[in-house]
Amino acid sequence: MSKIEITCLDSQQADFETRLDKMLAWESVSDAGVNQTVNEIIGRIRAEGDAALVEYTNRFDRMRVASMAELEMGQERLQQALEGLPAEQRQALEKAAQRVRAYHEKQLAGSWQYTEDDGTMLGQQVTPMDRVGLYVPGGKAAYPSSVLMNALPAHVAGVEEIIMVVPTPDGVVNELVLAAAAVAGVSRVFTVGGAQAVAALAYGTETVPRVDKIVGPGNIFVATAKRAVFGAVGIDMIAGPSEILVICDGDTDPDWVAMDLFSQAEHDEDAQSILVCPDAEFIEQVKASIEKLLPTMEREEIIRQSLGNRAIIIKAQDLSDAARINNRVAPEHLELSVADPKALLKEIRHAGAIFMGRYTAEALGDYCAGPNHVLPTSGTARFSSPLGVYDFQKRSSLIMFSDEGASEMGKVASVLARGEGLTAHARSAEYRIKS
Ligand code: HSO
Ligand code: ZN
Repeated sequence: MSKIEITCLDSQQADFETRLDKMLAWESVSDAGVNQTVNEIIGRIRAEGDAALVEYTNRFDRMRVASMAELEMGQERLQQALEGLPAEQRQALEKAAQRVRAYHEKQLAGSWQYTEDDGTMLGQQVTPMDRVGLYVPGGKAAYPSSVLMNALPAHVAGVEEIIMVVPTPDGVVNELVLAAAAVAGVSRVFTVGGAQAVAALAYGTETVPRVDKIVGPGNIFVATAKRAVFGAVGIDMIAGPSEILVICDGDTDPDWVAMDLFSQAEHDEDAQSILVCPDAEFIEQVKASIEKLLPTMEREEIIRQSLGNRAIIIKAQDLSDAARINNRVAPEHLELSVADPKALLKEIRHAGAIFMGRYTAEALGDYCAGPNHVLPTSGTARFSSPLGVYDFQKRSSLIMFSDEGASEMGKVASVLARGEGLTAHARSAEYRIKS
Protein backbone atom coordinates (compact mmCIF):
# COMPACT_ATOMS: atom_id res chain seq x y z
CA MET A 1 0.00 0.00 0.00
CA SER A 2 1.19 3.51 -0.75
CA LYS A 3 2.24 5.87 1.99
CA ILE A 4 -0.57 7.88 3.42
CA GLU A 5 -0.50 11.65 2.83
CA ILE A 6 -1.64 13.54 5.91
CA THR A 7 -1.93 17.33 5.88
CA CYS A 8 0.77 18.82 8.14
CA LEU A 9 0.62 22.43 9.31
CA ASP A 10 2.78 24.62 11.53
CA SER A 11 1.04 27.23 13.66
CA GLN A 12 3.84 29.67 12.83
CA GLN A 13 3.13 29.59 9.09
CA ALA A 14 1.72 32.89 7.79
CA ASP A 15 -1.30 31.21 6.20
CA PHE A 16 -1.88 28.74 9.06
CA GLU A 17 -5.34 29.92 10.03
CA THR A 18 -6.67 30.07 6.48
CA ARG A 19 -5.38 26.56 5.81
CA LEU A 20 -6.81 25.27 9.08
CA ASP A 21 -10.24 26.79 8.39
CA LYS A 22 -10.26 25.20 4.95
CA MET A 23 -9.54 21.77 6.44
CA LEU A 24 -12.31 22.19 9.02
CA ALA A 25 -14.98 23.14 6.50
CA TRP A 26 -17.59 20.46 6.18
CA GLU A 27 -20.86 21.17 4.47
CA SER A 28 -23.84 19.04 5.34
CA VAL A 29 -25.32 18.15 1.98
CA SER A 30 -28.81 19.41 1.41
CA ASP A 31 -30.20 17.81 -1.67
CA ALA A 32 -33.29 19.10 -3.47
CA GLY A 33 -34.20 15.58 -4.62
CA VAL A 34 -33.96 14.21 -1.08
CA ASN A 35 -36.06 17.11 0.24
CA GLN A 36 -38.81 16.40 -2.24
CA THR A 37 -38.86 12.65 -1.57
CA VAL A 38 -38.91 13.24 2.19
CA ASN A 39 -41.78 15.74 1.95
CA GLU A 40 -43.78 13.28 -0.12
CA ILE A 41 -43.19 10.51 2.41
CA ILE A 42 -44.16 12.74 5.33
CA GLY A 43 -47.33 13.82 3.51
CA ARG A 44 -48.39 10.23 2.87
CA ILE A 45 -47.71 9.08 6.44
CA ARG A 46 -49.81 12.00 7.74
CA ALA A 47 -52.65 11.22 5.38
CA GLU A 48 -52.64 7.42 5.37
CA GLY A 49 -50.94 6.40 8.63
CA ASP A 50 -50.15 2.71 9.11
CA ALA A 51 -51.02 1.74 5.52
CA ALA A 52 -48.36 4.05 4.09
CA LEU A 53 -45.86 3.05 6.79
CA VAL A 54 -46.27 -0.63 5.94
CA GLU A 55 -46.04 0.07 2.22
CA TYR A 56 -42.81 2.13 2.51
CA THR A 57 -41.26 -0.45 4.84
CA ASN A 58 -42.00 -3.27 2.41
CA ARG A 59 -40.60 -1.20 -0.45
CA PHE A 60 -37.45 0.33 1.11
CA ASP A 61 -36.49 -2.49 3.50
CA ARG A 62 -37.53 -5.30 1.15
CA MET A 63 -40.01 -6.73 3.65
CA ARG A 64 -43.28 -8.53 3.03
CA VAL A 65 -45.54 -7.74 5.95
CA ALA A 66 -49.30 -7.26 5.87
CA SER A 67 -49.74 -4.97 8.87
CA MET A 68 -48.03 -2.98 11.61
CA ALA A 69 -48.62 -5.86 14.02
CA GLU A 70 -45.73 -7.63 12.30
CA LEU A 71 -43.50 -4.57 12.72
CA GLU A 72 -43.71 -4.28 16.49
CA MET A 73 -41.49 -6.07 18.97
CA GLY A 74 -42.77 -6.64 22.48
CA GLN A 75 -40.81 -6.54 25.75
CA GLU A 76 -40.46 -10.34 25.71
CA ARG A 77 -38.58 -10.12 22.40
CA LEU A 78 -36.20 -7.50 23.82
CA GLN A 79 -35.66 -9.58 26.93
CA GLN A 80 -35.01 -12.63 24.77
CA ALA A 81 -32.31 -10.70 22.87
CA LEU A 82 -30.66 -9.77 26.18
CA GLU A 83 -30.78 -13.32 27.47
CA GLY A 84 -29.41 -14.66 24.19
CA LEU A 85 -26.19 -12.64 24.45
CA PRO A 86 -22.91 -14.26 25.46
CA ALA A 87 -22.41 -13.61 29.20
CA GLU A 88 -19.44 -11.32 28.57
CA GLN A 89 -21.41 -9.05 26.23
CA ARG A 90 -24.40 -8.92 28.54
CA GLN A 91 -22.23 -8.02 31.53
CA ALA A 92 -20.39 -5.31 29.57
CA LEU A 93 -23.69 -3.82 28.37
CA GLU A 94 -25.12 -3.81 31.88
CA LYS A 95 -21.95 -2.36 33.39
CA ALA A 96 -21.90 0.43 30.79
CA ALA A 97 -25.60 1.16 31.36
CA GLN A 98 -25.11 1.33 35.11
CA ARG A 99 -22.28 3.86 34.76
CA VAL A 100 -24.10 5.98 32.18
CA ARG A 101 -27.20 6.01 34.40
CA ALA A 102 -25.22 7.01 37.51
CA TYR A 103 -23.50 9.88 35.67
CA HIS A 104 -26.74 11.20 34.23
CA GLU A 105 -28.51 11.10 37.59
CA LYS A 106 -26.20 13.96 38.60
CA GLN A 107 -27.74 16.06 35.82
CA LEU A 108 -31.30 15.88 37.16
CA ALA A 109 -32.42 19.46 37.59
CA GLY A 110 -34.75 20.15 40.50
CA SER A 111 -37.67 22.53 40.76
CA TRP A 112 -37.19 25.61 42.93
CA GLN A 113 -39.20 28.44 44.40
CA TYR A 114 -38.84 31.42 46.70
CA THR A 115 -41.24 33.63 48.62
CA GLU A 116 -41.04 37.42 48.77
CA ASP A 117 -41.73 39.46 51.92
CA ASP A 118 -45.38 40.11 50.99
CA GLY A 119 -46.04 36.38 50.51
CA THR A 120 -45.73 36.30 46.71
CA MET A 121 -44.21 33.01 45.54
CA LEU A 122 -42.15 32.56 42.38
CA GLY A 123 -40.48 29.46 41.06
CA GLN A 124 -39.63 27.05 38.32
CA GLN A 125 -41.14 23.57 37.97
CA VAL A 126 -39.15 20.96 36.06
CA THR A 127 -41.07 18.12 34.39
CA PRO A 128 -40.08 15.38 31.96
CA MET A 129 -41.51 15.04 28.48
CA ASP A 130 -44.27 12.44 28.29
CA ARG A 131 -43.02 10.43 25.34
CA VAL A 132 -39.90 10.50 23.19
CA GLY A 133 -38.85 8.72 20.01
CA LEU A 134 -35.43 7.19 19.49
CA TYR A 135 -34.22 6.62 15.96
CA VAL A 136 -31.65 3.82 15.57
CA PRO A 137 -30.08 3.28 12.15
CA GLY A 138 -30.17 -0.20 10.67
CA GLY A 139 -26.95 -0.34 8.68
CA LYS A 140 -23.25 -0.10 9.50
CA ALA A 141 -23.73 2.73 11.99
CA ALA A 142 -26.14 0.79 14.25
CA TYR A 143 -24.40 1.17 17.58
CA PRO A 144 -25.89 -0.50 20.68
CA SER A 145 -23.82 1.97 22.73
CA SER A 146 -25.80 4.80 21.10
CA VAL A 147 -29.07 3.16 22.19
CA LEU A 148 -27.83 3.43 25.79
CA MET A 149 -26.58 7.00 25.33
CA ASN A 150 -29.88 8.23 23.86
CA ALA A 151 -32.38 6.26 25.92
CA LEU A 152 -30.83 6.39 29.39
CA PRO A 153 -30.89 10.20 29.82
CA ALA A 154 -34.58 10.17 28.84
CA HIS A 155 -35.22 7.39 31.31
CA VAL A 156 -33.36 9.22 34.09
CA ALA A 157 -35.32 12.40 33.29
CA GLY A 158 -38.51 10.46 34.03
CA VAL A 159 -39.88 10.13 30.48
CA GLU A 160 -42.59 7.49 30.73
CA GLU A 161 -42.55 6.15 27.22
CA ILE A 162 -39.52 5.72 25.00
CA ILE A 163 -40.49 4.56 21.52
CA MET A 164 -37.63 3.15 19.47
CA VAL A 165 -37.68 2.75 15.70
CA VAL A 166 -35.05 0.67 13.93
CA PRO A 167 -35.21 -0.54 10.34
CA THR A 168 -34.49 -4.22 9.67
CA PRO A 169 -33.59 -4.29 5.95
CA ASP A 170 -34.30 -7.75 4.51
CA GLY A 171 -35.59 -8.71 7.93
CA VAL A 172 -32.11 -8.71 9.49
CA VAL A 173 -32.33 -7.88 13.18
CA ASN A 174 -29.43 -6.60 15.30
CA GLU A 175 -29.70 -8.56 18.57
CA LEU A 176 -27.26 -6.31 20.43
CA VAL A 177 -29.36 -3.25 19.60
CA LEU A 178 -32.47 -4.99 20.97
CA ALA A 179 -30.58 -6.08 24.07
CA ALA A 180 -29.39 -2.50 24.62
CA ALA A 181 -33.01 -1.36 24.31
CA ALA A 182 -33.98 -3.84 27.03
CA VAL A 183 -31.20 -2.61 29.33
CA ALA A 184 -31.98 1.07 28.68
CA GLY A 185 -35.70 0.84 29.48
CA VAL A 186 -37.13 1.33 25.98
CA SER A 187 -40.93 0.88 26.11
CA ARG A 188 -41.84 -0.13 22.56
CA VAL A 189 -39.90 -1.00 19.41
CA PHE A 190 -41.10 -0.69 15.82
CA THR A 191 -38.94 -2.16 13.07
CA VAL A 192 -39.40 0.74 10.68
CA GLY A 193 -36.88 3.31 9.54
CA GLY A 194 -36.15 6.20 7.19
CA ALA A 195 -38.19 9.36 6.76
CA GLN A 196 -41.38 7.28 7.15
CA ALA A 197 -40.41 6.30 10.70
CA VAL A 198 -39.59 9.91 11.63
CA ALA A 199 -42.94 11.07 10.22
CA ALA A 200 -44.80 8.33 12.11
CA LEU A 201 -43.17 9.40 15.39
CA ALA A 202 -43.82 13.09 14.72
CA TYR A 203 -47.48 12.83 13.74
CA GLY A 204 -48.54 9.42 15.04
CA THR A 205 -50.32 6.67 13.11
CA GLU A 206 -53.02 4.21 14.24
CA THR A 207 -50.25 2.10 15.81
CA VAL A 208 -47.23 4.34 16.37
CA PRO A 209 -47.89 6.87 19.11
CA ARG A 210 -47.00 10.48 18.47
CA VAL A 211 -43.96 11.60 20.48
CA ASP A 212 -42.85 14.96 21.87
CA LYS A 213 -39.22 14.79 20.77
CA ILE A 214 -37.16 12.66 18.38
CA VAL A 215 -33.49 11.90 19.06
CA GLY A 216 -30.87 9.67 17.49
CA PRO A 217 -28.66 9.61 14.41
CA GLY A 218 -29.60 8.63 10.88
CA ASN A 219 -28.75 8.96 7.20
CA ILE A 220 -29.55 11.97 5.02
CA PHE A 221 -33.23 10.95 4.66
CA VAL A 222 -33.62 10.70 8.42
CA ALA A 223 -31.78 14.00 9.05
CA THR A 224 -33.87 15.76 6.39
CA ALA A 225 -37.09 14.34 7.85
CA LYS A 226 -36.09 15.44 11.36
CA ARG A 227 -35.51 18.98 10.12
CA ALA A 228 -38.87 18.91 8.33
CA VAL A 229 -40.91 17.82 11.38
CA PHE A 230 -39.13 20.18 13.77
CA GLY A 231 -41.75 22.42 15.33
CA ALA A 232 -44.39 19.71 15.38
CA VAL A 233 -41.97 17.89 17.70
CA GLY A 234 -38.62 18.70 19.27
CA ILE A 235 -35.47 17.22 17.73
CA ASP A 236 -31.90 16.80 18.95
CA MET A 237 -28.96 18.28 17.10
CA ILE A 238 -28.21 16.98 13.61
CA ALA A 239 -24.78 15.42 13.94
CA GLY A 240 -21.98 15.93 11.44
CA PRO A 241 -19.05 13.50 11.08
CA SER A 242 -17.24 12.57 14.28
CA GLU A 243 -14.06 14.45 15.27
CA ILE A 244 -11.16 14.09 17.68
CA LEU A 245 -8.39 16.55 18.52
CA VAL A 246 -5.45 15.18 20.51
CA ILE A 247 -3.10 17.58 22.26
CA CYS A 248 0.08 15.71 23.17
CA ASP A 249 3.17 16.99 24.96
CA GLY A 250 5.34 14.39 23.22
CA ASP A 251 5.66 11.96 26.13
CA THR A 252 2.85 9.52 25.35
CA ASP A 253 3.50 6.24 23.53
CA PRO A 254 3.14 7.27 19.86
CA ASP A 255 1.24 4.01 19.15
CA TRP A 256 -1.43 5.10 21.65
CA VAL A 257 -1.80 8.47 19.94
CA ALA A 258 -1.95 6.89 16.47
CA MET A 259 -4.64 4.42 17.61
CA ASP A 260 -6.68 7.20 19.24
CA LEU A 261 -6.63 9.05 15.90
CA PHE A 262 -7.69 5.83 14.14
CA SER A 263 -10.57 5.35 16.56
CA GLN A 264 -12.30 8.40 15.11
CA ALA A 265 -11.16 7.76 11.56
CA GLU A 266 -12.69 4.28 11.52
CA HIS A 267 -16.19 5.70 12.01
CA ASP A 268 -16.34 6.93 8.42
CA GLU A 269 -14.45 8.52 5.56
CA ASP A 270 -15.55 12.02 6.60
CA ALA A 271 -14.49 11.67 10.24
CA GLN A 272 -11.72 14.06 11.29
CA SER A 273 -8.65 13.32 13.41
CA ILE A 274 -6.32 16.13 14.47
CA LEU A 275 -3.04 15.96 16.39
CA VAL A 276 -1.57 19.12 17.91
CA CYS A 277 1.90 18.84 19.41
CA PRO A 278 4.83 21.14 20.14
CA ASP A 279 7.43 18.38 19.66
CA ALA A 280 8.51 17.92 16.00
CA GLU A 281 10.38 14.71 16.71
CA PHE A 282 7.35 13.15 18.39
CA ILE A 283 5.20 14.09 15.40
CA GLU A 284 7.54 12.00 13.22
CA GLN A 285 7.17 9.08 15.64
CA VAL A 286 3.38 9.26 15.45
CA LYS A 287 3.56 9.28 11.65
CA ALA A 288 5.73 6.17 11.79
CA SER A 289 3.23 4.51 14.15
CA ILE A 290 0.43 5.34 11.73
CA GLU A 291 2.26 3.66 8.84
CA LYS A 292 3.11 0.66 11.01
CA LEU A 293 -0.35 0.14 12.52
CA LEU A 294 -2.60 0.96 9.58
CA PRO A 295 -2.15 -2.40 7.79
CA THR A 296 -3.24 -4.18 10.97
CA MET A 297 -6.64 -2.48 11.04
CA GLU A 298 -9.84 -4.23 10.04
CA ARG A 299 -11.24 -0.96 8.72
CA GLU A 300 -7.95 0.01 7.04
CA GLU A 301 -9.61 1.42 3.93
CA ILE A 302 -11.99 3.72 5.82
CA ILE A 303 -9.18 4.92 8.10
CA ARG A 304 -6.87 5.52 5.15
CA GLN A 305 -9.51 7.61 3.39
CA SER A 306 -10.51 9.53 6.48
CA LEU A 307 -6.91 10.38 7.39
CA GLY A 308 -6.06 11.23 3.79
CA ASN A 309 -9.13 13.47 3.37
CA ARG A 310 -9.41 15.22 6.65
CA ALA A 311 -6.67 14.47 9.22
CA ILE A 312 -4.35 17.31 10.26
CA ILE A 313 -1.09 17.15 12.16
CA ILE A 314 -0.22 20.52 13.63
CA LYS A 315 3.13 21.56 15.07
CA ALA A 316 2.31 24.06 17.82
CA GLN A 317 4.64 26.49 19.60
CA ASP A 318 3.81 25.16 23.05
CA LEU A 319 0.84 23.73 24.96
CA SER A 320 -0.85 27.14 25.33
CA ASP A 321 -0.67 27.55 21.58
CA ALA A 322 -2.18 24.05 21.27
CA ALA A 323 -5.06 25.08 23.56
CA ARG A 324 -5.67 28.18 21.42
CA ILE A 325 -5.82 26.01 18.29
CA ASN A 326 -8.26 23.68 20.04
CA ASN A 327 -10.52 26.60 20.92
CA ARG A 328 -10.65 27.59 17.28
CA VAL A 329 -11.59 24.04 16.22
CA ALA A 330 -14.09 23.45 19.10
CA PRO A 331 -13.89 19.69 18.51
CA GLU A 332 -16.42 17.06 19.48
CA HIS A 333 -13.74 15.14 21.45
CA LEU A 334 -10.54 16.57 22.92
CA GLU A 335 -7.79 14.41 24.44
CA LEU A 336 -5.27 16.12 26.70
CA SER A 337 -2.48 13.57 26.45
CA VAL A 338 -0.12 15.58 28.64
CA ALA A 339 1.60 15.35 32.04
CA ASP A 340 -0.62 17.94 33.75
CA PRO A 341 -4.07 17.89 32.11
CA LYS A 342 -5.67 19.81 34.98
CA ALA A 343 -3.37 22.78 34.36
CA LEU A 344 -4.06 22.73 30.61
CA LEU A 345 -7.82 22.43 31.19
CA LYS A 346 -7.83 26.03 32.42
CA GLU A 347 -7.02 27.16 28.89
CA ILE A 348 -9.65 25.02 27.18
CA ARG A 349 -12.86 26.82 26.27
CA HIS A 350 -14.59 24.75 23.62
CA ALA A 351 -14.93 20.95 23.27
CA GLY A 352 -17.86 18.52 23.51
CA ALA A 353 -16.01 16.15 25.85
CA ILE A 354 -12.54 16.53 27.34
CA PHE A 355 -10.53 13.34 27.99
CA MET A 356 -7.84 14.17 30.51
CA GLY A 357 -4.45 12.45 30.79
CA ARG A 358 -2.65 9.76 28.83
CA TYR A 359 -4.81 6.91 30.13
CA THR A 360 -8.09 8.46 29.09
CA ALA A 361 -8.75 7.11 25.61
CA GLU A 362 -11.80 8.54 23.91
CA ALA A 363 -12.93 4.95 23.30
CA LEU A 364 -13.59 4.55 27.03
CA GLY A 365 -15.92 7.53 26.87
CA ASP A 366 -17.64 6.14 23.76
CA TYR A 367 -18.78 3.12 25.75
CA CYS A 368 -18.58 3.10 29.48
CA ALA A 369 -17.00 6.07 31.27
CA GLY A 370 -20.47 7.45 32.03
CA PRO A 371 -20.79 10.79 30.20
CA ASN A 372 -22.79 10.87 26.99
CA HIS A 373 -21.18 10.11 23.64
CA VAL A 374 -23.74 12.15 21.72
CA LEU A 375 -21.76 15.38 21.44
CA PRO A 376 -21.77 18.62 19.45
CA THR A 377 -19.84 18.24 16.16
CA SER A 378 -18.54 20.62 13.45
CA GLY A 379 -17.53 23.40 15.83
CA THR A 380 -20.97 23.59 17.49
CA ALA A 381 -19.31 22.93 20.86
CA ARG A 382 -18.89 26.74 20.84
CA PHE A 383 -22.57 27.00 21.75
CA SER A 384 -23.98 23.58 22.56
CA SER A 385 -23.54 20.71 24.98
CA PRO A 386 -23.56 16.91 25.17
CA LEU A 387 -26.95 15.17 25.04
CA GLY A 388 -28.19 14.97 28.62
CA VAL A 389 -31.07 14.63 31.02
CA TYR A 390 -31.80 18.35 30.47
CA ASP A 391 -32.72 17.57 26.85
CA PHE A 392 -35.70 15.55 28.09
CA GLN A 393 -36.83 17.93 30.80
CA LYS A 394 -38.63 21.20 30.42
CA ARG A 395 -39.30 24.07 32.76
CA SER A 396 -42.54 25.83 33.66
CA SER A 397 -42.51 29.16 35.44
CA LEU A 398 -44.55 29.38 38.64
CA ILE A 399 -46.15 32.64 39.81
CA MET A 400 -48.44 33.02 42.85
CA PHE A 401 -49.23 36.53 44.04
CA SER A 402 -50.45 37.35 47.50
CA ASP A 403 -53.23 39.97 47.59
CA GLU A 404 -50.70 42.53 48.72
CA GLY A 405 -48.23 41.56 46.00
CA ALA A 406 -50.96 41.71 43.33
CA SER A 407 -51.89 45.19 44.52
CA GLU A 408 -48.31 46.48 44.36
CA MET A 409 -47.40 44.87 41.04
CA GLY A 410 -50.83 45.74 39.64
CA LYS A 411 -49.74 49.38 39.70
CA VAL A 412 -46.54 48.63 37.79
CA ALA A 413 -48.33 46.41 35.24
CA SER A 414 -51.06 49.01 34.74
CA VAL A 415 -48.58 51.76 33.86
CA LEU A 416 -46.71 49.53 31.41
CA ALA A 417 -49.93 48.18 29.86
CA ARG A 418 -51.32 51.67 29.29
CA GLY A 419 -47.96 52.59 27.71
CA GLU A 420 -48.49 49.75 25.26
CA GLY A 421 -52.09 50.79 24.62
CA LEU A 422 -53.45 47.50 26.00
CA THR A 423 -56.43 48.53 28.09
CA ALA A 424 -57.69 45.06 28.99
CA HIS A 425 -54.29 44.21 30.39
CA ALA A 426 -54.28 47.43 32.40
CA ARG A 427 -57.79 46.89 33.83
CA SER A 428 -57.15 43.25 34.59
CA ALA A 429 -54.19 44.34 36.72
CA GLU A 430 -56.05 47.35 38.21
CA TYR A 431 -58.97 45.18 39.49
CA ARG A 432 -56.46 43.67 41.89
CA ILE A 433 -55.18 46.99 43.28
CA LYS A 434 -56.46 47.51 46.82
CA SER A 435 -58.26 50.85 47.26
N1 HSO B 1 -17.41 8.20 18.75
C1 HSO B 1 -18.82 8.12 18.36
C2 HSO B 1 -19.63 7.27 19.29
C3 HSO B 1 -19.35 5.80 19.20
N2 HSO B 1 -18.16 5.24 19.12
C4 HSO B 1 -20.24 4.77 19.17
C5 HSO B 1 -18.28 3.92 19.10
N3 HSO B 1 -19.54 3.63 19.11
C6 HSO B 1 -19.40 9.54 18.29
O1 HSO B 1 -19.15 10.29 19.40
ZN1 ZN C 1 -16.39 6.29 18.54
